[in-house]
Amino acid sequence: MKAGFVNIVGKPNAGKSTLLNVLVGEKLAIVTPKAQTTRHRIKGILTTDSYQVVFSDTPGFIEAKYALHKVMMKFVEECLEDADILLWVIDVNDEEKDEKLIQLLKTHQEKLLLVLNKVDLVNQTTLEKKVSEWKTYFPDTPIVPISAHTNFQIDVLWKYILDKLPEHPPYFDEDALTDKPERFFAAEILREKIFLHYQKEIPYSTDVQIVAFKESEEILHIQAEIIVERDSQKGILIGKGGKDLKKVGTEARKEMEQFFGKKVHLEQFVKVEKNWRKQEKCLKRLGYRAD
Ligand SMILES: Nc1nc2c(ncn2[C@@H]2O[C@H](COP(=O)(O)OP(=O)(O)OP(=O)(O)O)[C@@H](O)[C@H]2O)c(=O)[nH]1
Ligand SMILES: [Mg+2]
Repeated sequence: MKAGFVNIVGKPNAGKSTLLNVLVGEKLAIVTPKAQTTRHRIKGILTTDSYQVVFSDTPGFIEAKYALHKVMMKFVEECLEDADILLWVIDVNDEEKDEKLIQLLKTHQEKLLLVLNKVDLVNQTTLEKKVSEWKTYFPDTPIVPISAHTNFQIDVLWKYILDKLPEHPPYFDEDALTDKPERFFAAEILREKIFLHYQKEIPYSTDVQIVAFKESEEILHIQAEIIVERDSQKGILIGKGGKDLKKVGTEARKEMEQFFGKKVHLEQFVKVEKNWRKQEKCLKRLGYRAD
């Protein structure tokens, strides 16, 4: 039996969550055009008779500015350390070559693969130029251009993963799909709709907690607490006559129904927790723990 950890890391917005979903074949991780959507390490597990791949999606690699960032970067560090295979995902149009980051990645050279994503956005000549640019920085590292949107070369990536996967007994039960509980995905689905609907600092000032998750035969009752940092944000979130919150809630409910395969009754409450992003105690209570 082959089994191992394939950890998906990279800068914000590179397409890590999109790639996790493509590799696992399920939408486990939320995806938005905004940077820093993902805040947790999310495992997606695929088991067959001959192998088990434990994929991990991670928050985008950034310089930590406050307590929430610090926890997010702890998740990334953990992933750099425990990977059997490290997929460093790069947006093909990202020009920046950060010397410190390159040196850090080189310390993980033997398990590293560079994944050049979003190649559907460039032509062949540009792609060749980009690949050779990265080759000068990483002459000994394999580089696989892909598109998580069109599935271009996802088969090549799979082949690489299965070739490199070590001999090991499985880490999880054969029917496990993830390490996160159902209510985590309910919270993430609502957070995705908030990221898509609101602008500026609102998505970043918001967190979602599921305070009740009760299943009856026909329906799933979910109560979600939406946490913001200031009173003024509460007003923006709710919108005139409650229309914004209602729209977001409807979108979230529909996707929850798809995800859980059941009718969902969603109740939302908005609560202010002053500066929750900057306070370690608050973050722990909200489930941001790297231990
Ligand atoms: N054109 C194109 N867009 C892509 C591709 N993969 C992802 N995207 C888009 O890029 C944006 C970011 O994708 P995510 O998967 O959320 O990126 P991420 O790396 O998880 O971002 P963070 O969680 O914020 O770090 C979304 O709008 C995706 O639809 C791709 O192959 N081609
Ligand atoms: Mg993500």
